[in-house]
Amino acid sequence: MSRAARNDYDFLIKLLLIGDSGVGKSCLLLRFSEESFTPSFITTIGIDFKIKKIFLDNKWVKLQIWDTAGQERFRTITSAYYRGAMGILLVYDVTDEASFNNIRNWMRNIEQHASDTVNKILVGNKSDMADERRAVPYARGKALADEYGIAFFETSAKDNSNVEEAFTSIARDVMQRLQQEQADQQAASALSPINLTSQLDRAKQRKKKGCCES
Ligand SMILES: Nc1nc2c(ncn2[C@@H]2O[C@H](COP(=O)(O)OP(=O)(O)OP(=O)(O)O)[C@@H](O)[C@H]2O)c(=O)[nH]1
Ligand SMILES: [Mg+2]
Repeated sequence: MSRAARNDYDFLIKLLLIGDSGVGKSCLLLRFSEESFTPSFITTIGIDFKIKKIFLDNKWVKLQIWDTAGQERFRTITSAYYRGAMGILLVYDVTDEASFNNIRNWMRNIEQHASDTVNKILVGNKSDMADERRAVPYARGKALADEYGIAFFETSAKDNSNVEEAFTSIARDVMQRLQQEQADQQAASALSPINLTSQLDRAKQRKKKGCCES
């Protein structure tokens, strides 16, 4: 039985949402996983997660998306979830400059707690808000993402703008990295001493045979 048939998916990808309280992490996840939105604010207590299966570049991908509480008092619990993450969405609110300035602190948390190879993406949420409410222009978000060498999306969980694009982008980055790692591993095992020895043995056998047959 193929892996896909057995597990019903080709890749399991674990994503993590981080950022200040109130930027809209839970709403982004709710929009992506259940296509809904609620204007009321129910702050996340500790940690929560949702599963969504997507078909991406001809593969079935099971996304396990962890939604963390932005509030400081949950920091110990939430930082324990960084280690298992394969991709991290750093979220700020385009109407809240402090949440944007804090992205550097969230980055430091990633450096401290996450794996070195983790993929990252910067997300400026609430792009639906009127221009006069906006505190962080698109160009500032883009410049910060460029500095970190990561992708950037402005999203709206309310208007369903760019939400799928942002999740798909980070999932694709992770999937491409996993595929590359698999390919590297296969190449390395082909060159491993055991394989090389058996290849040498086979070559010797062939040579021997050749000498006796002639
Ligand atoms: N206008 C607008 N409001 C949004 C958007 N996304 C979230 N909100 C509102 O922002 C508030 C906070 O959203 P949450 O998703 O609960 O924020 P959070 O980042 O999960 O907060 P914590 O769980 O405390 O870390 C809620 O009142 C939402 O309705 C958006 O795209 N546009
Ligand atoms: Mg939340």
